[in-house]
Amino acid sequence: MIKRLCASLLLVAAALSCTASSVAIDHAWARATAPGQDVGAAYLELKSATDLTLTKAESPAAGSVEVHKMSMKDGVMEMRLLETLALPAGQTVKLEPGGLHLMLFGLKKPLKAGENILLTLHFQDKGGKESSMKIDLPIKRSAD
Ligand SMILES: [Cu+2]
Repeated sequence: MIKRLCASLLLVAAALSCTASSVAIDHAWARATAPGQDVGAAYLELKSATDLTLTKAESPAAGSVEVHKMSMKDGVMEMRLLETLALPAGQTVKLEPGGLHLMLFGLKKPLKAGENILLTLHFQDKGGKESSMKIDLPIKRSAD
């Protein structure tokens, strides 16, 4: 089910900023971590109505958030940092296990299934105009 972020955000908290209303988010979740593990991963699907670039992600639950890409290279799984992530208009960009993902470094506490974390995504359009969006991600053990 695709839900418009702004609509769901307004239900959560009216004070949250919501300037990138043209981006639809689906299947957003963060993976539960084991105690002592200070690195986590989050996944979601993004579909922008206009050409946008994801320039930055951050979360109060982590010291830093990076966009990573996993791929097979010569039979070895490789993880690469992406400085930015292009969101072509009308195209669903999937961040999912085994592919693109958000890596959460320096977790302040373990991510517990059933709880939520906040994530802020920063975007830039072709003209350089910036916008951002806050998402509430459920923490789960797996994608379902
Ligand atoms: Cu990673």
